[in-house]
Amino acid sequence: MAQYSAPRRSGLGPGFWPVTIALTVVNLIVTYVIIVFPFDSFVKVMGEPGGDVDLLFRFMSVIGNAIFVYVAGYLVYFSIVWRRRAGESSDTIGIQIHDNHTLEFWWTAIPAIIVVILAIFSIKIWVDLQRSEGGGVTMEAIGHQYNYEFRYANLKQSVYNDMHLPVNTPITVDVTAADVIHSFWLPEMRLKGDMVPGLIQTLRFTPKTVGKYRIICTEFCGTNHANMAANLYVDSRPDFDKWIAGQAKAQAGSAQPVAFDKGDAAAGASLFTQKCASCHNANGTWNQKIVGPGLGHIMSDSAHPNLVTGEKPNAKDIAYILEHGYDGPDKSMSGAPGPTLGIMPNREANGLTNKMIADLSTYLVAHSSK
Ligand code: HEC
Ligand SMILES: [Cu+2]
Repeated sequence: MAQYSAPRRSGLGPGFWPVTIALTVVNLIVTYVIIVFPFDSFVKVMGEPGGDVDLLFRFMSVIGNAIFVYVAGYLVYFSIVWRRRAGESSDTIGIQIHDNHTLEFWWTAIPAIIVVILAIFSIKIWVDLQRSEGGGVTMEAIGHQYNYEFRYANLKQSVYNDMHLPVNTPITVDVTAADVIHSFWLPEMRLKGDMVPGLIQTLRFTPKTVGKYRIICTEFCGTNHANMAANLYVDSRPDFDKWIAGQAKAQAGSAQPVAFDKGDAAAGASLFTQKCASCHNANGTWNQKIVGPGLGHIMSDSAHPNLVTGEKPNAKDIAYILEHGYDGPDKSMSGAPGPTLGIMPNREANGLTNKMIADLSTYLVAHSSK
């Protein structure tokens, strides 16, 4: 064991009180900035209980700032005044303090009080989020790689990427995921829930202002995570009812069977840009991959005579892949099946109706036969 030299100095140190006053001034200035800082002008609060969440955030920041200013300030100050002086042996240690009951009492009591206040404050918000008010809209949001699926009680089929809600109505959203962990963040509502496969979490809020807001995935969920965003439209009640009726009508229409090779190629081309271009190069050859293979020559590439499913390329078998997705071994070349190339999402995950599948297959065949 090393033999330490005895400490030679004691006390708070020269200039302790002026430094304390300076730290207090810094603390008060930053506290003032936190209290008046207009978070709202960067990301507006458009629903309840967003205001309470902001208030809790400000409160936590005020306390966190005070702890930081005094701890970091005194750390620097004491390191300077009690530094080892030239001529002192290298194992000199500072004065050791034990059993100062007054100090110990306060450094236990003050943090305990702060933590209890924070707990009461956050539990109040949490209870508000859990309380069902009834009479509102209850729906489901499901995360997929890489889009959002929304289910409404009075629609037979899901809606993708655009979420509509009526204003001034209590909303209950059950969130979950179909493949990997995503998240459902509504910055303007100050609300975020992780979307976890097999777990249903309930979010409750009341949008207060009509408008278009953001839905953002904040959980890294794969190569295309950065593009996983959607829109939340808060509509007036009549607009919302009109939207629901419009969706119901469109869904009734799209349930009709459509011939896979008789779709609308132009509509397919624009759908491709929206829903497929993040994973497929529309003009590239098979080996010009993004996430999945290039589809520009799917009908005419002699290096890859078959589809990944092993079928000869035609509208029907392309439509089959769009409908069911594909995650098996690569059977596009002759010889032994190759490894799987990744997951081609199914129609639910890509949000495809029968008509869209027909439009896309027709487009791919026409476009890549050239
Ligand atoms: C998340 C990325 C992703 C999205 C989005 C996606 N695909 Fe794919 N796709 C893939 C992957 C990966 C494969 C290869 C699957 C395998 O072989 O296991 C694939 C395979 C395919 C194939 C078979 C290609 C071949 O040569 O056999 C077609 C056709 C296809 N996708 C069309 C589409 C269309 C049309 C869309 C848009 C509705 C789309 N994909 C959206 C990833 C994606
Ligand atoms: Cu995601």
